[in-house]
Amino acid sequence: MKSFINVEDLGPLDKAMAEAFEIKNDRFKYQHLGKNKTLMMIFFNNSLRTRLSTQKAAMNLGMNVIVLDVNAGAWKLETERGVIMDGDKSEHLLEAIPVMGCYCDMIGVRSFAGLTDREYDYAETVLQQFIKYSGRPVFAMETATVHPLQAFADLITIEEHKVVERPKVVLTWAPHCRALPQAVPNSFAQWMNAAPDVDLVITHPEGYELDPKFVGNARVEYDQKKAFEGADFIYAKNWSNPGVTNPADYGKITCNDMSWTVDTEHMSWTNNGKFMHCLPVRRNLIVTDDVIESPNSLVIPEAANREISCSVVIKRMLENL
Ligand code: AN0
Ligand code: CP
Repeated sequence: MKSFINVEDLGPLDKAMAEAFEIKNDRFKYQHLGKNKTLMMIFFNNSLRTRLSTQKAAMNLGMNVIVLDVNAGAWKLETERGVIMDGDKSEHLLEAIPVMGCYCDMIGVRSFAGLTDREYDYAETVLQQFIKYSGRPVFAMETATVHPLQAFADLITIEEHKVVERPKVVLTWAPHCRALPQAVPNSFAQWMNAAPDVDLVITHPEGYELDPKFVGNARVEYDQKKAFEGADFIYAKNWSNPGVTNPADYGKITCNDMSWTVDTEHMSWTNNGKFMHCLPVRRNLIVTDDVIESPNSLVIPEAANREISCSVVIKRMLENL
């Protein structure tokens, strides 16, 4: 595997899932694969889970790890070509990327959407430059439009906790005080659509339609209560306006309806549904204390599975070096 962005990059999902459970049973089984190999993790944005779980996965596979926080100590990077660089940015990504590639065997990139230029974000401009100029396999650690390591971990978590063969999984928008990217819901929808045994329903206020390429065949239900009825899993997430219905709204907060916050009443509409969120989560905006602390909350097992999803991805890349 040379890059990891979309669910298709993993090949047959059943095989990837089997590999995930194999690694979960013995996370050091492939320890020999990464000997004398170096992973470089590059963060343009903050992280807790991705940083720790990716480093842990790489260590389980015997790799060395270098972490670079671009905004804390590196030269400020220009990302646009053609700019006269007389501002505060000392180095261009087009030199920085091949340089980074010299010091490692594999690269993980976190680079969030800017949320001002939809075309730029949805072209995955920064990630594509890493793929093109680093000479190394590259995986997304949440980029402008996708967060595949999270969605893979979520699928593993659903597989572990489902009590019916084909669970009803509901992706619900919830309110937030800051404009957040669409990467998590995009990838979640993409992965749930690819999973053969998931009945996916997406619910959000009108105007918050996700990009059709991620919605796929999922059912969209604007009535949150109807969507929740009979659900086995509730996956909550805020996202800013994707600009699908109205391009001028891209990246903006056009709804802050607090009736969408997931509380115990919302959960009572479900089929004893489990609560999921990728974290970090702002309590009592997205979800109430009671719901996130309830026995049906899976937020910690989900985070734990990030080590597993990442192990599968790094293993595949090591096997292909
Ligand atoms: C990020 C987001 O919504 O994409 C990261 C989630 C994993 N969240 C925040 O910036 C709070
Ligand atoms: N879920 C997730 O990716 O968390 P971090 O932003 O802390 O890495």
